[in-house]
Amino acid sequence: MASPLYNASGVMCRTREELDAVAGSAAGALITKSCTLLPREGNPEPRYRATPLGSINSMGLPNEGYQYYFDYARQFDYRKPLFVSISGMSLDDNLQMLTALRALNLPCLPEVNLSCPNLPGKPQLAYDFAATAEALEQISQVYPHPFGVKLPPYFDPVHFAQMAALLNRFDGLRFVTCINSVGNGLLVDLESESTLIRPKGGLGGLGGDYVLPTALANVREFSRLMPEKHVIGCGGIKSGAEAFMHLLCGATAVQIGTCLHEEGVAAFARIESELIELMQRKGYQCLADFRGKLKTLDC
Ligand code: RRO
Repeated sequence: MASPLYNASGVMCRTREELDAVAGSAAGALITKSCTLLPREGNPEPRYRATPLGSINSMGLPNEGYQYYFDYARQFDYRKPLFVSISGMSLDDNLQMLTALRALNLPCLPEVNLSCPNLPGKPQLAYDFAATAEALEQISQVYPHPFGVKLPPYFDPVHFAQMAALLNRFDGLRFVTCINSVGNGLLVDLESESTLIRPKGGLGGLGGDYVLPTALANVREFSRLMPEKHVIGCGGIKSGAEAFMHLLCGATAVQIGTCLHEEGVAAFARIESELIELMQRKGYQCLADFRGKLKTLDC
């Protein structure tokens, strides 16, 4: 990748036109919106709102259906890496999409989304460790090529260790993206005394400044506990400073969500130049000079 920055799945990636805009920007890669077997409208509006500290969303998986994104992957010129996010409504749906992707034999990389927080009545799969293990067993059977997973945030060292041990069992699993939005937060408008978004009584996934420390902890712990895998950082990156922090915590590359939604694709060139300036000030020539080298204060 010419740059370590690209879009978080869900932002600027639902339509061909949006994907082309990311492909034509300074982003180092691109990823599609999570797809299901059939197209989906998603949850009722308003379903995304930004605040000075970040965003809340309950989009509900609006997407054009997997065939649309696989067609895009078929005609893509691969001037930069293309990731395809897959988020079936069931394990069987995921297996069906991955079987179809395998048959196409394209150079794109699937990111299997185990962490959509916004489907009423459906808990996030990756909070169920036994179900995650079963899903990865079956995925590895039907898709014997490199793939990754999108994880929700975890909040306890025991859970980091258990999930890392589970993921380390799968050789085909080459990367994990940390983190999806922090699920089921609630933002309240003081004036109207109302929720900001309509679905699920106002509950939605948080992004932006709200989630940076949680994202950094997940990147740091998973990169420490899974030295053979790549960790893609996602959460709270809005300038070169946060991108640097994610890389320092061990990320190989980083995704931009809320900031990209608010600023558009110009964010990639801006954040990249801020990151380069920061590296120059610190005397670093390449990402490997500081990647994963976070210092801690213990003796
Ligand atoms: O579409 C969404 O509501 C959504 C998904 Br699939 C996801 O994985 N994460 C998120 O914050 N929103």
